[in-house]
Amino acid sequence: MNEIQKVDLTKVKPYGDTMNDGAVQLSFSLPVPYGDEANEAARQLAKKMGFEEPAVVYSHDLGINYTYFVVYGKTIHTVDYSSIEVPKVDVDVMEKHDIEEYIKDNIKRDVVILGACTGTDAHTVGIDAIMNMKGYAGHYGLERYEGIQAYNLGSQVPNEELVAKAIEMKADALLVSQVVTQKDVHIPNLTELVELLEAEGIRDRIVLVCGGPRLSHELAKELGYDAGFGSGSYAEDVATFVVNEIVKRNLV
Ligand code: B12
Repeated sequence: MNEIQKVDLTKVKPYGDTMNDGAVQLSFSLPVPYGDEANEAARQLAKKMGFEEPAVVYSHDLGINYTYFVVYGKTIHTVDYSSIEVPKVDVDVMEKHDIEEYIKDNIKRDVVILGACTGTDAHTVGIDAIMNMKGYAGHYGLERYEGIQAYNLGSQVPNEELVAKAIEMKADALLVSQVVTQKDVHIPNLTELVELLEAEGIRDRIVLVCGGPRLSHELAKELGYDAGFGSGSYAEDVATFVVNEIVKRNLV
């Protein structure tokens, strides 16, 4: 029997050197000067966090009374992996060519998709990765898809402007990127967009999608979006969802 078969999925623990040793590496900084006292403070803190045998294996002087630590410790806790359910976008992702064929066969017209990084958020790299011609990590962006008219409106786009453009361009789908989530700034901003679309009476005929490194499908649904995409998403993930949704909701 190999190691994998021996794992009790109802009580999963970190694996360091041996099964179930609970070994964890964590890193953090403290606002104290570099030295032995700093290391001891980090060790005590890790113990208070519940780690057994905490050991400071590395520390670094960050200057002006700050120190950075890497600490090893053993957790006593386990998780029941077998009971975990993560809501996900439930669609079989197609490749670019298949999406283009799907549009030709099922929608029979160009699909108009507007994307933007909205509110105060100026992080364009994520929405560019999804939309721009050259794409990201070897995955072409939506601008390159036959049958998709993709318009990237850029960063710091006010929700009102996005809604006005959606009406003007008769958009089928809106892609909203939110990267900054400090103080939950993304929540009211994402919510406002839904409210504006509802006020204009066009929410039902638009596929509304958001994405960003700290967004989940679950949160997106809670906020009134049709789907949410996190880190490691590609154009084909969102394009597959959008074209399927257009057909499913008879928005063709
Ligand atoms: C580059 C960068 C910047 C650049 C942005 C330049 C630009 N034109 O985009 C600059 C220097 C301007 C910047 C500024 C700031 N930044 Co900055 N930045 C980053 C950095 C280093 C990389 C982000 C990035 O480009 N990732 C690469 C892309 C490809 O990944 P992604 O965005 O996750 O996108 C993928 C998915 O999430 C998804 N996706 C994203 N959007 C969408 C949308 C849809 C519809 C879909 C389907 C998918 C999708 O698909 C993408 C591809 O897989 C991150 C740290 C990091 N390493 O992530 C900090 C980071 C995002 N920044 C941060 C902060 C705090 C700021 C500032 C507030 C700093 C300050 N005090 O001034 C400002 C804010 C400016 C503003 N008004 O928004 C924090 C955010 C923390 C938080 N939880 O909110 C981070 C995490 C750094 C940190 N650790 O503190 N930043």
